[in-house]
Amino acid sequence: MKIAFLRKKSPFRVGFLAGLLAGIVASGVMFFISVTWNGILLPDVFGSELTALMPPNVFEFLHQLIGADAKTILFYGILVGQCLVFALSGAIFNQRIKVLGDRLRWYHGLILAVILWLFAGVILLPLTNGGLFGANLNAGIGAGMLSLGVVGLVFGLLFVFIADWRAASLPVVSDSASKREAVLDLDEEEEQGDEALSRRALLTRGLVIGGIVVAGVGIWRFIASGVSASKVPVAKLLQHYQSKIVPPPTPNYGEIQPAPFLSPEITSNDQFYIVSKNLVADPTVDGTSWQLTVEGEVEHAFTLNYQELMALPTQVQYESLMCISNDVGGPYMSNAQWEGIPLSSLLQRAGVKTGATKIVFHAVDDYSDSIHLSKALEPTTLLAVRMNGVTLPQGHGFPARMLVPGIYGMKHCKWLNRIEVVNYDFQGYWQQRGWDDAAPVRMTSRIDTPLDGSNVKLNRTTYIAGVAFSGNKGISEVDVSLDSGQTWQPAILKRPQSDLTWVIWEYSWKPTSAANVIITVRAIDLEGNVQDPNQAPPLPIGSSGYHSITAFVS
Ligand SMILES: Nc1nc2c(c(=O)[nH]1)N[C@H]1C(S)=C(S)[C@@H](COP(=O)(O)O)O[C@H]1N2
Ligand SMILES: [Mo]
Repeated sequence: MKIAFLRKKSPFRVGFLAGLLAGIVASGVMFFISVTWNGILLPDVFGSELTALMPPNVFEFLHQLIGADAKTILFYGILVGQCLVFALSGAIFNQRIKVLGDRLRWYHGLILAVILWLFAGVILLPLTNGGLFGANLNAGIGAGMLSLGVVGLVFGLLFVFIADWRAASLPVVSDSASKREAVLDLDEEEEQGDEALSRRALLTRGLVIGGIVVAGVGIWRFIASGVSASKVPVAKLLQHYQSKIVPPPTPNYGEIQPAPFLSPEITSNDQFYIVSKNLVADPTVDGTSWQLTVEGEVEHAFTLNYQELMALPTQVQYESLMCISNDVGGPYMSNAQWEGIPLSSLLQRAGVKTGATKIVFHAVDDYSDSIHLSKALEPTTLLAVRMNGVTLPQGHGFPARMLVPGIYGMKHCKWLNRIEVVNYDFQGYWQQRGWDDAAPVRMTSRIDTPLDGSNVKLNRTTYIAGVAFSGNKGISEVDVSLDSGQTWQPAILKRPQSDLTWVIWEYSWKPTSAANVIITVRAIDLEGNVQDPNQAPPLPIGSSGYHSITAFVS
């Protein structure tokens, strides 16, 4: 009995437990400050340092093994480690104080806070290249000192509080036999109420501890949601706050240096991606017998042959296309100069009846899709007949294909032969198979160079470059991150031919330390909308998330 009590009340154990509890809360506070304000998140700093120090093949192996979850797992692992460090520091500190024969008081918490604060700011952060109190990090030295100070204080004071409470609710270490006896019967001790705590004090402490547990659970759930997806309102709110920048950034146009593998601004016709539903062969249309009919809810249906179509006034338009099934960073995105006839001119000639709502495109390969009348009347909705200065190639829809800027490639119907005006909600080929009907392009950005997994020279300039595309909303800024999205630097943009095309961006980078670096890119459109960071697969509305690659600096 006595031995059991002695084990339970050992200062090391009490300190460890109090340190663990206070450490969990303090870690939660650390996380909260870093996402709401600008504090330092130590597990993140250690995580990126750890991945940078790993040999490339080990890192690549882990990446392949645990895939996209590698980062999250690493973060949690280090977070648990941090809580254990808090617990251990509490245990050792408590033992020292007890050896000195003292009872824990609030100023002991202050001392512990200062010790840990100095340890993190003067030893740990400089050792992990963060600089004194994180001077080299995005947060900077001021925010670093302040945020770590708050975390230290929360930990130190909470630690003393919990340790004291533990010591009070458990038998007190004492050599006096009489005291030990009193302690063995807590009820009696309380009723006597002299040297031990009163019932009221115990109740108050119990309530405070209960409150801490509830807050701890809340903070933990906040952490869990913030790190993985964002299902909790707080994280959602933050996301929303960061999803639009008002006013939008002013584009940083400049010279782009040639870099290997960087997409040319205009994709040549033979390099332009090709997607169609046709498994075996796309149609080859004979221009001499081909006809285009405009019919349905119109006053005067009419038919044109190829010569008649080509005689109509055309306009030139630079526009990029992206397939809705393209993954973030994927290849199904290209840019061309097109020449075509505004759809509105054909609809005007046919005379759209009142009550009509949609325009349906039918193609030679039995493909169909539709757009709303308002979209059809936009001046940039064209029937393209030429591509990059030549007759529309067969693979891209000869004799005529639709251009519907701002909407995925799906609605850019190729091998068009019938335009039907309807007054009901037509669903096209892909819509019948679960894909979105509105299908607005979701902003995306891609790193073309350096290639994923390639080696980069130390102390030499490497051009990180690629494309960013928002459909018809233009691009105001592209940002590059070299620390998995903790900090972002703006890239230089090549002034685009129109707001309907992708934008070539470039960031010149001179790595000064050998490391494995994760490079991430994101874009902002001309309205200030920030690219959606949430990872989603293409089905049903198009993919989202940020494109990342790894470069090995040596
Ligand atoms: N007639 C027809 N048009 C079509 C398709 C098709 O299968 N048949 N595929 C669509 C899809 S899904 C895309 S992404 C674009 C691709 O155009 P591209 O091959 O010229 O790049 O064409 C669209 N137009
Ligand atoms: Mo597509």
